[in-house]
Amino acid sequence: MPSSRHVTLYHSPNTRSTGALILLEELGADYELNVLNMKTGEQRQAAYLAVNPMGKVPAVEHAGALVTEQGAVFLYLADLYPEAGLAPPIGDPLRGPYLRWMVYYGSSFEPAVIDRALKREPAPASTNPYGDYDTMLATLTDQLAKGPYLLGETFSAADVLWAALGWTTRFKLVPEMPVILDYIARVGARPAVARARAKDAELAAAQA
Ligand SMILES: N[C@@H](CCC(=O)N[C@@H](CS)C(=O)NCC(=O)O)C(=O)O
Repeated sequence: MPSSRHVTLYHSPNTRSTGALILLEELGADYELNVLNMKTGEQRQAAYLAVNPMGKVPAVEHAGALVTEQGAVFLYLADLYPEAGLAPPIGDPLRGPYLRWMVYYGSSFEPAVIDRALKREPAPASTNPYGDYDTMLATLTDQLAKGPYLLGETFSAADVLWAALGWTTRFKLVPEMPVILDYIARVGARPAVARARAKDAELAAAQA
């Protein structure tokens, strides 16, 4: 493992990279922000496209390694700071469920939510990566009902990622079921969330 654990997060306030910022706060990580102004389209200019050709945040650089895609970013950061206890290690029975919920977010949940947002006709369930919306959501809510966290009593980086249920519920893409609202409130009440949100508010004000 490289000796330095300093990371750079490419971030734009109030976007998907806010989750990565919350995670860095949860981890007590040594980090700096490289802030992009999406209002001026900075994420689509050459300097950032050289970092992530997708022009998307979050992206993280650490010791010469570049990581993009939320799931990968979260897995990488939580493993980099194991002492925070947010990533069950290999050998822990929770490692499998942890990976499952980390990947489920980007491979099943987000595609389903985006289809819903755009009122798109989904692909037939047998070929659709998320099956059908109701099954995708029931799989998630059944897990949340076991609570209090996705891994039961163990809070993990997966819960930081799934705090995105907050915006998807606000945008009415996910129903306001008590099991979802309670989970959002539980995860959202953590001090790291308040610290990251305060930083985002400052950054957003500076870009306004
Ligand atoms: N698949 C990417 C999606 C990230 C994403 O959509 N980020 C948005 C911010 S919410 C973005 O950077 N949009 C800027 C753009 O596409 O120009 C991931 O999981 O990291």
